[in-house]
Amino acid sequence: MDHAATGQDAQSRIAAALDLEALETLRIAFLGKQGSISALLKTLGGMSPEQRQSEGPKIQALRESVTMALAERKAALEGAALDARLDAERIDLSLPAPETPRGSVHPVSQVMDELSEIFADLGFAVATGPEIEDDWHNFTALNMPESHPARAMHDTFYFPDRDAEGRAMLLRTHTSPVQIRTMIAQGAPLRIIAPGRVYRSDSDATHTPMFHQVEGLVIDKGIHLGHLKWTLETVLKAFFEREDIVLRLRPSYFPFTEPSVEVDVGFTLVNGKRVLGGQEGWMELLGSGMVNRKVIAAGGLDPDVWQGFAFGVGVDRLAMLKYGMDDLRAFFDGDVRWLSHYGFSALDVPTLSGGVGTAA
Ligand code: 2NL
Repeated sequence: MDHAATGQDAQSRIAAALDLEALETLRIAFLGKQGSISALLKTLGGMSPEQRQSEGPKIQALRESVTMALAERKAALEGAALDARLDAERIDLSLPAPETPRGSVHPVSQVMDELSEIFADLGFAVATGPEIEDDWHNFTALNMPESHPARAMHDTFYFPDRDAEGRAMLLRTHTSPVQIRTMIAQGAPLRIIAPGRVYRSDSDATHTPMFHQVEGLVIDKGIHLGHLKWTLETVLKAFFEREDIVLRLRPSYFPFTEPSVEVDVGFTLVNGKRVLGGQEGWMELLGSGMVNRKVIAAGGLDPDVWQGFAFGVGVDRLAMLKYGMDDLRAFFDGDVRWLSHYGFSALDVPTLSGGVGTAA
């Protein structure tokens, strides 16, 4: 049998295969179950030993040379296909990437996060509690008598029903009840801030029925107004990113603190605009004081042993001051153009380096 001729024929047909599909057809034709070379191998079975000894190696050699030729041609065709793709395809790296729509952090969330971080550095934990409260935690425990105007229907949102203990239910008017709950649950000493939503029946250009507050409470032995002033000064310098923040404490009144102090922050006039820092003028910033003995007792602690200071500040107002925003109502419109106008984006955190109300 002329295996050399069969081999020559196979080699030239493999070399002539134009694509991988044609090559696969040839592989089946030669080496498949019904293939011509497979058929040759089968003939070995019917041969005499002598014949098999002379024919066997030739057929094996034929099979090996065809197998190799198929593999070589396959590699060549694949290489050519890759070269053609590399030649045809182009990536223009100078093209701008398509814009991805991106959300951004709301200034109120941003300020609450910033304050949580600053206070965390001073050892304050973040405490949370229900927005639907009972009037004991919201008012009574805070030394606000039944006659207090804040308890009136027209100042506070009440629910029609009472709770299981017969207490009136309401939307909390401050986050103080969170602090009462934490005092009762955790005892003293205590260093917490309570950020969150609060509700008052009030609505005009500078008041929204829902707004945000961060309150702070420190309970320990021997706490005095000096601790309060240092803490607020340290936090506000970090928050406004200015070392020249000056605070002024004025006597005031809150039922839950005694004495109570209003805290003003100094500003400087730069081109007629108020910039926080210095003390050319003062603006009211927050309320605070030493925790009233009755409130410490309501929190389950002995006021002869434990003292404390507390403060409350409007987050929306802080955001307006820090980022130079002038309309409170825009905070709740959900207009992304307003956010981007003030430079809020997920990746870019603006600061007060320019001061309050300074032009960009
Ligand atoms: C403001 C400022 C303030 C507090 C909140 C507070 C909380 C507890 C005990 C004592 Cl549990 N005080 N919070 C203290 C002073 C001021 O808020 O302008 N409120 C009307």
